[in-house]
Amino acid sequence: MSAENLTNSQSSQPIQFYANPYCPYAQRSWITLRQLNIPFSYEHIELGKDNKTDWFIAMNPNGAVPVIKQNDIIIYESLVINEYLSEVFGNAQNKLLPENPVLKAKARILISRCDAKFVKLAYTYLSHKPTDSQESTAKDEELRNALETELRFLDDTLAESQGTYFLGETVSLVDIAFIPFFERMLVVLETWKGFNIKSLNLNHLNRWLDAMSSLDSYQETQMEPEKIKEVYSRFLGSDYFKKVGIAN
Ligand SMILES: N[C@@H](CCC(=O)N[C@@H](CS)C(=O)NCC(=O)O)C(=O)O
Repeated sequence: MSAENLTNSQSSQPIQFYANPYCPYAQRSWITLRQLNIPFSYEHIELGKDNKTDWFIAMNPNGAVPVIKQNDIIIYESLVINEYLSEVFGNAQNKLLPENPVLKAKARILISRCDAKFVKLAYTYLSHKPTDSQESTAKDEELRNALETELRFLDDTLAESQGTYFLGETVSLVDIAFIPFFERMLVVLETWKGFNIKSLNLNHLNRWLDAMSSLDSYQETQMEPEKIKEVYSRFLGSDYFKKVGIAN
């Protein structure tokens, strides 16, 4: 894509953001749009309905939100959208990824770790329904320990960053990749597993959660805890996370 095309497309139409307010992946891109002050129009997608239509599949063959569209430019996959937005709309004051290739690589490693480790471990633990058997109780404990180990890794990473956020003193795409999933896990793990992330007293992680909670760009996108419980009660009842492969 030439620079000229980009300039033309940016100047002509606002971005159309196809999303659903309950989707954590869409929330990542929503926060990024807000954090970079990018004008956009929110196009509501009813999951299981609008995203199965031909017009939607023509934009994203995976049939999933989020998608952004601006004239003939269509981009999907939350993390890809976020990098695109950061590259095209970020400036020296608000850039969300470092320029330095080594630091950028470090950021990408953490971003990919979010889905590969934190999200996977959290949803696998959440989805495990312990029965009375000893084996099942042991499995539950094993899954909780694995998640706790990952949370300790994240706390150590924040400690090393020498700032409140994953890459230091300013918010980046790393923080934005993680926060929608923490938002949900803080509520649902407590509700269904009696596991309170904040009670682990991981100081750097707790400080990061507090700092993220006060970000305007994030606050606007947050779900009410009661709504999270309602939505997750349906998901857990139908083993949704195992079916779609988020949980093992
Ligand atoms: N890897 C994708 C995952 C997106 C995703 O799974 N979105 C879900 C909603 S949270 C979706 O649209 N699922 C289709 C459906 O429920 O029919 C991304 O990061 O954008």
